[in-house]
Amino acid sequence: MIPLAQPGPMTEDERFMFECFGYLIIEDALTRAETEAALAASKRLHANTNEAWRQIGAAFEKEPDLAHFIDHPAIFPKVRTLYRDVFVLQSAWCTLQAARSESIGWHQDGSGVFEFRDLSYPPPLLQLRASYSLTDQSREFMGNMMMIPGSHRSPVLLPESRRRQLTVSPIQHNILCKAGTALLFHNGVWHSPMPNHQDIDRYNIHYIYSPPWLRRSDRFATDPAFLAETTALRRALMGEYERPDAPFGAGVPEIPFED
Ligand SMILES: O=C(O)CCC(=O)C(=O)O
Repeated sequence: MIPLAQPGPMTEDERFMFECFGYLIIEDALTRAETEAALAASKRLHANTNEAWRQIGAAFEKEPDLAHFIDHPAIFPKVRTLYRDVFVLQSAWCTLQAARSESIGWHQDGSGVFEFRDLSYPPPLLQLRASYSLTDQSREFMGNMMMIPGSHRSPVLLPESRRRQLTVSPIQHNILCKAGTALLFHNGVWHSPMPNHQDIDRYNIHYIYSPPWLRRSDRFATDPAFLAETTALRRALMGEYERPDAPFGAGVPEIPFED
């Protein structure tokens, strides 16, 4: 039972699977060349990382080979469907799980100081995460993502005592995937990185889309040099509005999609 989807627009069947599971897996979302270029960029960014697990925010500002993931054609049409064309890139992260390390921590995405699940039941879609595996994760213990399907609809939490454990439920899904696979998931799905028992570091990149009024978490403001050089679409997705959502919600301009 794997919620497999195809790169490109969201089909009705994929939408149904996304609503049931809370995530989709899109194999071969990236070409080998894009995966390799993004991996090389990630290694440059993490050249001085010494921690077991570390994420670097707004990496697209620093590494041009990470910018096109903002509107990658394998995933972006699905994001548009789920948000009905009104959203921003709330954050983007380049994440390393070091060789022979582990950092298990089951969580739902959002804000620890005021959890999204405290807003309503079920937790609303506020951070839609597109994660791209840049290193092979086709066997267990390669730093794979571990997910609990359907847990974005659970009214009860994963017990606190379990959240540092490897195996927390018979329904957990340890995702096996090749480099170049994308995982698209709802903030409410409980997930954790699996330990990495390999001799090489594991890299994932994450692009997180939100309604336009949610504060960014990877940057206080977008680098003006990036804004000046990027495309009109990517500039709009940065959400650099002069008066966000004001007056009366009219301060959010339309995104210049190309179709
Ligand atoms: O790439 C990873 O290690 C997973 C990151 C993650 O779960 C998160 O940042 O919420």
